[in-house]
Amino acid sequence: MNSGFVAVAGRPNVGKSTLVNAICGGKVAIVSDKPQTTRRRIFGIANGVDSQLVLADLPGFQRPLDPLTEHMQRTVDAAFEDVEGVLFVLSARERIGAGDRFIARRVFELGVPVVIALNKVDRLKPAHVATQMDAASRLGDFHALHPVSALTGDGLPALRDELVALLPEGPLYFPQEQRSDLPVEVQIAELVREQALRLTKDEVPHAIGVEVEEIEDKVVRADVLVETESQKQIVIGKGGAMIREIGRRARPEIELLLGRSVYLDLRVKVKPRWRRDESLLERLGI
Ligand SMILES: Nc1nc2c(ncn2[C@@H]2O[C@H](COP(=O)(O)OP(=O)(O)O)[C@@H](O)[C@H]2O)c(=O)[nH]1
Ligand SMILES: [Mg+2]
Repeated sequence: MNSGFVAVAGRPNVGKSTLVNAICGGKVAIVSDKPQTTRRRIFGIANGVDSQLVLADLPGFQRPLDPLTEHMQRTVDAAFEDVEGVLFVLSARERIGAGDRFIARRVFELGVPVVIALNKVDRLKPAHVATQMDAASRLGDFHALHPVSALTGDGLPALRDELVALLPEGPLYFPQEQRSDLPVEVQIAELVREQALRLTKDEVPHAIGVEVEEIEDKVVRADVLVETESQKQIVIGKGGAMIREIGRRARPEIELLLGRSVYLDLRVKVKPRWRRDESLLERLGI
């Protein structure tokens, strides 16, 4: 069989996580339109007949400003070792510019094939897609370029085949039924965080962390961590409306993951400066 790792690179919000989920056929990484949604390196596993493609979904490249970002940057650097190729994701909906070129410089110097996915082509005019493909092709000496939509699935089978073709003969790295390398409690925490990110705004999303305390047969208990009392009030909402909504949306996905129905018990806790607590970051799997 053929198997190996491909790193996924690209600016924030171009759809890297959505693409990884679509290629792996299920939710591996959470998605939102907020920056820093992806905080850790996640392996998404796509099994085929006689192949195992492992995609490393990564937080974006950024200048370390605080311990959380610095921690994230270290995982990004490490993930680019020992890959068979890079999947470089661009958004067809935005100008291909300085941000993309900054990342291009790093990926094209790795010495492995770079497959460009020009994402979000859904509902775009063919002429616009053609212009964007032309701009994308000038970023570097790429191996292949695929216009795709992670949302509609357009172009994904061909992209997946292209990536699988890069893989050498190798072992099964993960059990075939596994779709991600995250422990189940971290997967659950991520599903809660996804809804919390979607429902909050401004500085709140970035301050949210989720820690699963207990997974019992019928109950899952988790803490939603924030940094200040006012963030706590926002996340709880009027009469508890916000936290109830977060739970209501996250629960079906958690049940799908666990394969059974559970009661989701969420508590909002203020933990000042939790993002600076290295041991907590470790526990959260970041
Ligand atoms: N229209 C459209 N939106 C997309 C597509 N792929 C992702 N998105 C949206 O783009 C936003 C960012 O996606 P995400 O996967 O979190 O981006 P990442 O930061 O690169 O991982 C989300 O709101 C997605 O729903 C696509 O193919 N078409
Ligand atoms: Mg992401």
